[in-house]
Amino acid sequence: MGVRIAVIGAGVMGADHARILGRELPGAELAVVCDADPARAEAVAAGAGAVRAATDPLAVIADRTVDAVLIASPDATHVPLTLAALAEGKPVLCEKPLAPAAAECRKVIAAETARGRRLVQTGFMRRFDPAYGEMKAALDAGRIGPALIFHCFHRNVAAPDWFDGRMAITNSAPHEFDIARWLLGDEFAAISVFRPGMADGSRPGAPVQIVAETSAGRLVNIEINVNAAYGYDVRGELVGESGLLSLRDPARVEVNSALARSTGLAADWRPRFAEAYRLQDAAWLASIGTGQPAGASAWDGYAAARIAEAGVQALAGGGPVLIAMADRPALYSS
Ligand code: ISE
Repeated sequence: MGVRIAVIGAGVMGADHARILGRELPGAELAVVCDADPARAEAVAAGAGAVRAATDPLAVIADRTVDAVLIASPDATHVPLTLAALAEGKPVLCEKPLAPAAAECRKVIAAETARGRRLVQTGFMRRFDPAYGEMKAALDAGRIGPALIFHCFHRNVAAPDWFDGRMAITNSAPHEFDIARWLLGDEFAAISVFRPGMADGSRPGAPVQIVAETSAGRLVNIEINVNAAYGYDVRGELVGESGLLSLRDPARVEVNSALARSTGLAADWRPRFAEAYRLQDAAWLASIGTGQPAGASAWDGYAAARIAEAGVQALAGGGPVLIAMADRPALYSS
């Protein structure tokens, strides 16, 4: 019998995780797919080969036939459901953000610290992306010398009208906040946020340009454009004292015809980071068996939320905002 997993939330991400756990990871047994919409829970459960569907997340988390919980429900439910799983002593993979507010993340840190062991993994899947992994390996091997500047571009095809500049910082940019911390082994110390003056400010999704400085003095530039229109496009360039590391798309084929050369672009993050999601879920599953935590922790979830809060303040205030972090508990020191 595999690890019996409940997926809470059967939306875009919950359905994708259910498919991975139910169809692609032999060590997992997809026990339950839970969603407030019973029809959606049933449809995703059937498509992913789950044992059953449910609509009450707290009952599912407490269920003795559930060993571990993957939370992919709306952001505002992440902390209460993670706390419920911690109360049951059950491992959790919580989709990002752990919480939109840093103070909410600290509730999870307090509960996990009280238990004295890591049970929470935060869903910053880019740490498992092979390209970012090669980038970190090359940096750590000294291939480009000390890192100086990390240029990041994060472009979505389109976002709903309610997805404004603030959400670009709190919902999209946390991926870059986390991957930059992970790559550089460094904390964010200050952040400034700009918007192009010519952008149609009435259109909520106008791009934001983030410029951050790390504690070690490195610069992290992040362009977030949730209405890029042309494709889902995530890029990274890590500039070192003696070289440059550039992230490459996982494009498999280049079409050359009719005097043109092209490769395709994904429509959203799921195909672009399909391998990262699969490797992330597989690492989480393995960590349940070994008790050795994998990936981003609740502290990393807090750090991303804290940086995002400072970014929203910088967007509103127009100047650089210093980022003060809470003391890091020993549980998260490694
Ligand atoms: C979304 O929530 C994600 O996590 C995607 O990875 C990101 O590209 C997108 O901008 C977010 O809205």
